Amino acid sequence: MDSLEQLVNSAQADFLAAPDAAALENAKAKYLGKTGQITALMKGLGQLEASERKAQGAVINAAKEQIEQALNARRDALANAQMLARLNAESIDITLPGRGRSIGGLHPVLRSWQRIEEIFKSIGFAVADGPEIEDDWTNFTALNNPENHPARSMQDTFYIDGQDSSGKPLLLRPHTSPVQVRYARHNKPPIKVIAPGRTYRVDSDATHSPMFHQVEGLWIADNISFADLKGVYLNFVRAFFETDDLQVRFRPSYFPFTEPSAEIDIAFGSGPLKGRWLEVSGAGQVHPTVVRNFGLDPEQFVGFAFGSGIERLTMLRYGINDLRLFYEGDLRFLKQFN
Ligand code: 2NM
Repeated sequence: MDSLEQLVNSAQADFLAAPDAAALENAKAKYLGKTGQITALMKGLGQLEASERKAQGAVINAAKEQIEQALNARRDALANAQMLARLNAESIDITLPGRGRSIGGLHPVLRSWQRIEEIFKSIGFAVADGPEIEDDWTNFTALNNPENHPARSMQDTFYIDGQDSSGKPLLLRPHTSPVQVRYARHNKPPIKVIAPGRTYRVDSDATHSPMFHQVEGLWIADNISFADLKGVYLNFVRAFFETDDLQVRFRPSYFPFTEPSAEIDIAFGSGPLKGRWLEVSGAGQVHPTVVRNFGLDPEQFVGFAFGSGIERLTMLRYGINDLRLFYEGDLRFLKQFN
């Protein structure tokens, strides 16, 4: 039995000496593995007398249990040591200052968009939106654009795969007027609505971007005049630019959807742009054909409309000289508006 005791001692010593889990499993094989010493002793029991086998078996089993105990104890110890080492290695320095959470801000064009909505809502205008992918009728025909009008050409308008119900190609709206067409056909006069939103044209330079933003306004009633349009627009620009020291002037112009048509200029009475006439909008009395396409009788109702570029208004408001700054995502530019 001396040898069994020695075997247990040597197993305990081997296990304790194992520096890691892999070494421990190798040491285990020496005693408890298929060719291990305890296993060999168990196998040897077969050759003993039945009575001796029982006694001898019990003694070997007791030794085996001691070895297993030592093995488990060492396994636990190694696992704990490993966990401890990991906790130390991965410990974080909670005294480091945090990185902080930076707060995003609104893009200057979106700030203008929101301001414009607030100003027009305050004088009783509704805000409408509509699809950016339009059909030919709503975008061109309803607005009295002749079949051969240059705006309909691929040089000016982005056409996309897909057709409307009459086989005409779909397009990216080059203005938000189709929103007004949809709105006017679904609402009864009096109508006071603005349509702000993204618009698309084949155009790209320091003052034109293939995607830009527009706000168009439409007022339909049976007793309004150009003076009402002028009053609304004057109220708008004075609120938008936060000054009453500002004039508007209407210059004759031409659009297919309005007759008569005008360009609207503004001039500041002070500030860096003082005294210069700046074009900010197109406008006019909605053409009778367009009123008819709204589903209304042009003998009964008159409409006044305008359309302005939101980037243009924003550039004038903040003194920005290059439109492309809006689309570059440069935080040094964008942070100045927040
Ligand atoms: C402009 C200039 C003049 C306009 C017309 C309409 C509608 F839908 F009522 F016919 N909406 N907007 C209009 C008129 C737009 O933008 C330069």
